[in-house]
Order: sequence, then structure tokens, then C-alpha cells
Amino acid sequence: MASIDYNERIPNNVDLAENRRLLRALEDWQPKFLEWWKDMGPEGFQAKEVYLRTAISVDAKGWAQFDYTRMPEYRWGIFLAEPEPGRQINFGDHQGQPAWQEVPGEYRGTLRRLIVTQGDTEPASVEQQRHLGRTCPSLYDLRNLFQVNVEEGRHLWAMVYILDAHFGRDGREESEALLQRRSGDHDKPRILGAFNERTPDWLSFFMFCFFTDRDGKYQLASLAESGFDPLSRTCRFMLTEEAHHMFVGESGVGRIVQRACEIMREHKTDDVRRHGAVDLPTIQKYINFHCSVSLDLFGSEVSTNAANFYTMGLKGRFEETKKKDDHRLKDGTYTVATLAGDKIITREEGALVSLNERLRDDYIADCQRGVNRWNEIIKSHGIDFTLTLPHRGFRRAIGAFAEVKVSPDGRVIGEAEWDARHRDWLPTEEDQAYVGSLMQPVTERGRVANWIAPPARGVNGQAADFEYVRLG
Ligand code: BYC
Repeated sequence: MASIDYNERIPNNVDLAENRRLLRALEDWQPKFLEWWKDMGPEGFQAKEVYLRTAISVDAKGWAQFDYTRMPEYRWGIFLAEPEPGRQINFGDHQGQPAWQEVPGEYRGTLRRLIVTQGDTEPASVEQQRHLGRTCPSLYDLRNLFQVNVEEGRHLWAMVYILDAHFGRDGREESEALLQRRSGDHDKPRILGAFNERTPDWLSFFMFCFFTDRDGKYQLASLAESGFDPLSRTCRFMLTEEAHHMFVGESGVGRIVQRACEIMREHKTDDVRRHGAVDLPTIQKYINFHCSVSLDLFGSEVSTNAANFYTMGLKGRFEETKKKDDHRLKDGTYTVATLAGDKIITREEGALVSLNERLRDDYIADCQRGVNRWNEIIKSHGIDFTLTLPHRGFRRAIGAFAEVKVSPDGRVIGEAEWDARHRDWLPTEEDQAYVGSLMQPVTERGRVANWIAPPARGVNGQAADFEYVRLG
């Protein structure tokens, strides 16, 4: 295994020292990245020491080293999963050919666009979360936020490495542009819709980690199947980090659910707001919002772009190599939800053009497993309430359902019903103001805000009252 050369400014396992041209490009980009991090990264905590996990190698032992670090000094490195000897392209028109080690010329533009779209989400999420440190519910949560942030920063490095190493001058221009777009900016927005939304409070943050980072998992898993080997290896290593982000989301929402249930039981009331917790119907509204925003990230149900990415061998299916079919999909069909007048029906579409919907199906099933675990918490308190995912057509801005209004239970409805009911389905200004009012920072060691249960265990085996961030 190639070890990481810490004498270099950029830790890596890609033999950077041997490639002076690439090293220079990245060393030129690094100060711009740090400037962006200072401007748009976590506000107010740049000089504090944080108990962070840093990857120092890609093997099981070395990728998770814990120590105190100031975020601007975090060692954002470039790590690719180990090469698979003799790896082939496993799907599409080039199936059976050796995996590409260099960009296939005819697909250069398409591949670059996929990588830029993926790369753009990483700094966007850091921008969206930059104010949250000020209102953390505990030092444990503050540390987890920063861990997520530095790793999104590393994922940006991962994509910039691919652009700089394999796309020459236009790659370097795209790397610069990734630092210039801004989440929510009117003139220079981030590329995908969800990454221009606000993340104003910690309930939104946990929902984002649960729903939006999970889109990341499925998109990265599809890119990990790519016939372009450097992209595949980069994404495989990114996925190891992504798992922690979804843990932060699922356990964060789970702890808020738990606190609501404890207060319901203790005070024999549904009105937990009076006791400073978040009520289950409000949590449901946040689920509806974040799930629908994230469903849009999979693109249209029927997409020739998706078919082309697959046929070209650039982006596979989730767990492509485990599937038992011809991996070309020219003849197969897939069941896709669509509109027929004011009814939602399913229809057989070509398997190739349905790849976005297939990935969305995998994603929804995974989300449902997490929601089931939240419902277990509710059930264990003897409370009769079930959290649900909204119907896939609810509040969509991309794809077949973008033109109509759909209720969370999957009925196409008119404007009048939407106007009358949407306040029951989505966070209202009052809901947001209430959740916002709970966001008072708790930074004493071992203490946790009243609206969220303490974590089940500490980070890396540390105690609950461990000093996860040194604020002194
Ligand atoms: N917003 O054929 P269509 C993550 C555009 S998250 C705005 O339906 P396609 C992370 C589309 O570009 C994972 N525009 O879609 C999570 C196209 O434009 P053109 C990010 C959208 O191309 C948390 C047109 O509509 N990774 O890592 O099959 C924290 C028709 O498109 C949207 C990726 O996304 C949208 N939501 O699929 C940190 C993977 N959806 O061609 C990180 C790379 C579609 O008409 N990207 N459009 O100009 C892709 O695979 C594809 O670009 C998409 C879209 C799946 C996103």
C-alpha cells in the first residue's frame, strides 16, 4: 500500500511528489481553498481545537485517527481506495474492457460535468451549515458538525484532485469555479437545488445529514462503479466517511424524537412545546420538507442523461456488480411512477432511461429503514404515532410531478386543497420560529440542550463529558 508522505504539504496516497505539475496545480489551489474556508467555513470557531478524526491512510486502521486540531490546520488529503488488479468496466457499451486510467476522450465533457456536479455539493453543504456552531446543543454535537464540515472539505479536495490530475486546463478552471459559486447566491448559486436551501437550525441539520447526505451515499456508490478508475477509487474512499454523516443525521433526529417521547410520557401531554421540546407533528413536517428536496437530487424519472452516463460506462447502478443481469439494459424495462391526468400510475419504461428512478427507489427503501428505527423509539415509549416518508410526488421541483401538487399520502390535488393544507404538511414560519427559539447554545462539558436526548455513547469511546471542543 502506498503510504502518505507527511513531508508534503498535501497528505496523499497518490504519489503526488512524483507529479510536479499536478503538485503545483494543487499547491496553487490550496491557499484559495483556505481563503474560501475562512470566509465560508464554520463561523466563529476557526481558532478552537476540535477533537477530529483525520484520515492518514486508507486501510482499516489508519483512516480514523483522532486528535485535537484547529480546523484550518486540518490535513485535507487525497486518498484513493486501493486499486483492484485487473479491474474492468462492468456495464454499458464498454463492458469487459479494462477500466480507464485516463479520461476517455469522447466522454470528456460528460465526465467532467458529473464530477463538477458532485464536487459542487461538497463546499455548498459547508456554506449551508456555517452558522450552526453558534447554537450547538452540546460539545459532542458541535464536534460532529465540524467533523462533517472538514470531511465535506476533503470531498471537495477529492473531486479537485480528479479535475486537476485528469482534465488539464479546463479541470483547473472548474476547480476555481467550485470555490466561487455560493449556496443560495442569486447570481452564482450552487448547481443542484437542495444545496441552495438554508440550514438554519439543528433539526434541519440532522434532517439534511439523514436525507441529503444519503443522496450523496447513493450517488457516490453509483460513481464508485464508474469505468473511469480514478473516480471509482476516489468515491469508494469517500463512502467510508459518508457513513458517519448519516449516523449524525439518524442519531440526531432519533434523539429529538426520544426527547419528545420522554416529555410526552412524563407530563402526559402531546403539547411538548410547553416543555421546550419539538413535537412529533413538527418533526414530520421537517421530514416532508427534507425528503422531498432530496428526492429531486436524483433527477427526472425518465432521463436520457442517465441512460447515456450508463451506456458510456461512467455511472453505474447502486451495487452494479452484485446485480445479475446483462449490465447493458438495452432490452429491459423498469416500473416508474408517473402522471396520467390527475392520477399517479406506474408504467413500464426502458430500463436505461429509468436509472434515476431506480436509484431513487434504492434510496427511498434506505430512508424507510431509518424512519422505522425512529418509529421503534416512539413505540418503545408506548406512544401511538408513526412517522412516515412523504409520497415521492410530494412537493417536487424536478421530474414528472413538478407541474402538479401532490399530497404527502400521494393524491394529486388542486390549488385550493394545497393552499388549505400545506401548513399541515410543511414547516410554517411559526414552526421554524419555534424551532429557532430552542437554538440556544449549550457548551458546558457533559451538558445537552433540553430539546434533544444525550447521545447513546461518546465519540471514539470517550466519555459523555469529554471536552470535544476546547472553547477556553
Ligand atoms: N437541481 O436528466 P435529468 C452529496 C438538471 S449529494 C437542479 O433529469 P440527470 C452531498 C440536470 O442537470 C450527491 N438541476 O437529470 C450530500 C439536467 O440539466 P441539463 C451529489 C437539476 O442529469 C450532502 C436537467 O435538469 N452527486 O454528495 O440524469 C452533503 C435534466 O436532468 C436537478 C451527484 O449529484 C436538481 N436537483 O441527473 C455533501 C452525482 N436535477 O443537462 C454532499 C452527479 C436535475 O438539461 N450528478 N437537474 O443542463 C448526477 O449524476 C446528475 O447530474 C444528477 C441529475 C443525478 C444530479
